[in-house]
Amino acid sequence: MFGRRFFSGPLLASALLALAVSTVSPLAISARAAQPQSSQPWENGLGMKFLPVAGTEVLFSVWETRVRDFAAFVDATKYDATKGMLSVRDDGWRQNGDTWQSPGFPQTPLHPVVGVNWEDARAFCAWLTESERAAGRLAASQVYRLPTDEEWSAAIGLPREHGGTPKERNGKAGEVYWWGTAFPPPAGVGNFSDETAKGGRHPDWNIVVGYKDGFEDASPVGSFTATKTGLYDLTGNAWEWCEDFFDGKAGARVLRGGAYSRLGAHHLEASFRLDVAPQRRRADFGFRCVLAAGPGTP
Ligand SMILES: [Ca+2]
Ligand SMILES: [Ca+2]
Repeated sequence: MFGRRFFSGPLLASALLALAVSTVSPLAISARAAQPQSSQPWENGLGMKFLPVAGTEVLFSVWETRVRDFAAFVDATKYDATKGMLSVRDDGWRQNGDTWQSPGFPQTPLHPVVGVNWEDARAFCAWLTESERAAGRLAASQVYRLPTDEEWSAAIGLPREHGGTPKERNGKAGEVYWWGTAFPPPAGVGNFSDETAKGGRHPDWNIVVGYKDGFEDASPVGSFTATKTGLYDLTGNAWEWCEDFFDGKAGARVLRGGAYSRLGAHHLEASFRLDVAPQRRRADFGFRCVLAAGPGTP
């Protein structure tokens, strides 16, 4: 199904257009054809897939950034994202010496990278921008970055929110989820703190009673149903860092979407925000990239 979206009519049409005008300037056309367009699906050099999201001018990664993506960054740069991470043992969140490479539970290269802070996420985006430009995959004006809080809201399908800051918009939509208003959620919509976790490693967690997703901790990205926009795990699995200051000025940044971990009141609601210091690494904090691909991109 995904493949069909990637090779649909508009792409075919643009390929034919490129052929038609290739006698004019073949080099320019081939360079342009290799670079992302703001309204078209895109797959980058790491195999990260991106889709346009209505109401934004960016392409959203369909997945949370994966362990394999972050590992490519660390391999290339020797960036150190290993200190001070909080992870879960029987006695709650503590510094146990775990890292994004071994966050306290089994993970595969296709799991979301977790235990990374806002600064780590930004460093990844900067490296990815630089390396994809060097490979000719991005134009000089195109950048990978974290989504803004408002872009993330558009991705999850919230109508335009009132309030000038994430703090002012926080929770205002109430008990609305990407799948509607049903709670417990219908089967298969995401990886949350659930009956599986409570029956396994996390008997003390607050859970979504009556919901079972089969994962005690994080799950490989894309294991559950995508939203209408084609994005996976927007709610649940790993919390996702956004660009903004929570109060619009300084200090804490914003995390969206809830996670696989101990459920707090309202965590899974589409308009819920978590405010966290940008240096904080925790075993349920991850991120999702967007690609600002338009010609007017700063
Ligand atoms: Ca779960
Ligand atoms: Ca998520």
